Order: sequence, then C-alpha cells, then structure tokens
Amino acid sequence: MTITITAFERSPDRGRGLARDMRVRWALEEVGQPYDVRLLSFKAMKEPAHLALQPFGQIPTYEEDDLALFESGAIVFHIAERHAGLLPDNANARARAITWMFAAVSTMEPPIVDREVAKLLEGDETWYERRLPFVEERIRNRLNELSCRLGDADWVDGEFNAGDLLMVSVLLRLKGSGILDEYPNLSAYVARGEARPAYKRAFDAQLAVFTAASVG
Ligand code: GTB
Repeated sequence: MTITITAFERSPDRGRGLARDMRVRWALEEVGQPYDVRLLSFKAMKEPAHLALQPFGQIPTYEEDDLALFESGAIVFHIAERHAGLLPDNANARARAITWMFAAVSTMEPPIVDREVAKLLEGDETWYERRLPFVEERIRNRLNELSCRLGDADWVDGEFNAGDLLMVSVLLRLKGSGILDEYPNLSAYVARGEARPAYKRAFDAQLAVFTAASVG
C-alpha cells in the first residue's frame, strides 16, 4: 500500500507550510505512515488527469491503492480513522474530536480564508480598506469564542487529536497577521502543535520542496 499525496511544485507561501498539503503531511507523520508526494504546477492542476482526482483543480489529493480522495479535512479524517493515534477509542470522545475537525474547517477557516482572498484579490480595490475591518472582526469573534472554550487547556478536548491538528493548521494561516498574538492561549496552543515532532517532520518535508525548487 503506497500513499501518494499532491502538493504545489512551487508553493506561493515560499515554504511557510500554509498550503493544505501540510495538514495531510502532518496527519501522516502523526500516525507514522510513509507517503510519496506528486508535485504539480498550477497548469497541471487544471489538466484532466488531476481534475479526475480533484474536481476543483486544487491540491491536496490522496491516493492509496484504488482509493482517491480530495478535501484536506476528509483526507485527515480518513487517515485518522484508518490508523491509531489521531482519534480517541472512546466513542463519545471520538465523536467530539470529529466535531472539532468540522469546527476547524467549516467554522474557523472560512473567515480566515476570506481575509487572505481579500488581501490577494481585492487589495487594489477602492473599498478594500473599508471592508478589511469587517472581515477581521469576524475572525476575532471566532478567535474570542475559541479562546474562551480552550481556556488554559492544552488541547480542545483532552488528548491531542485530529481536531487539534486541523484547528492548529487553520490558525497557523493567521501567522504574520498579528491577530493571533491578541490571544495568548491560542498562540500557545498553536506553538504546542508546531512543537510536535510529527509537525516538524511534515514542515521540513514541505520546506525541502520549496528549497529544491528555488535552487533548481
Ligand atoms: N477545501 C479544499 C481542501 O481543504 O482541500 C481547498 C483546497 C485548496 O484551497 N487548495 C489550494 C489550491 O490548490 C492550495 S491550499 N489552490 C489553487 C487553486 O485553487 O487553483 C490554499 C493556500 C494556497 C496558498 C497559500 N499561501 O501561499 O500562503 C496558503 C493556502
């Protein structure tokens, strides 16, 4: 059984680990599964071979024998279900961890992505400066709520699990914005995720792709 995922041949984040292949790499490292990576140019991502795997022409994808998956949240869920280490054994705790996985990608991530898209695609528009505070207020509302729930706990629900993996991955997208620094317990939470050996291995692997592309 060989697992192959896809990632950017040349990531626009310059190896900062913000693209969504990072969360899949991290999950695979946490459960100790080796994997191959097929690197794609932006052109190749929109060609039929890749569209057959990912209908929206994006990375990451996941292939394992005759199974092909897309959507980073679904991929992490699949990995967590198949291998020990990312979901609790207790049925209720497992259901709660899965709930946190959904919370990360469907409640926390949208306003954070909205800010990135606004900066990238709307930054030159006349209304951008007026819109940005509203976008950032929506992010702060969510961070406030998450911060209150986390309190001084290490992880969102007991032991580290796939919910934390996705939540930390999503929060990392705010790095450099200064917004996360307003929430010391969330900053510490993200730092705990980054300190995990599996995270570091995944980060180094994606950074090596960028470094090789820069040299080559
Ligand atoms: N919902 C999908 C999932 O979770 O898998 C979203 C996948 C997605 O947005 N993929 C992006 C992509 O392929 C890469 S991760 N984009 C190309 C396209 O749509 O044509 C998003 C991303 C890209 C770049 C940065 N960055 O430079 O900081 C961060 C995040």
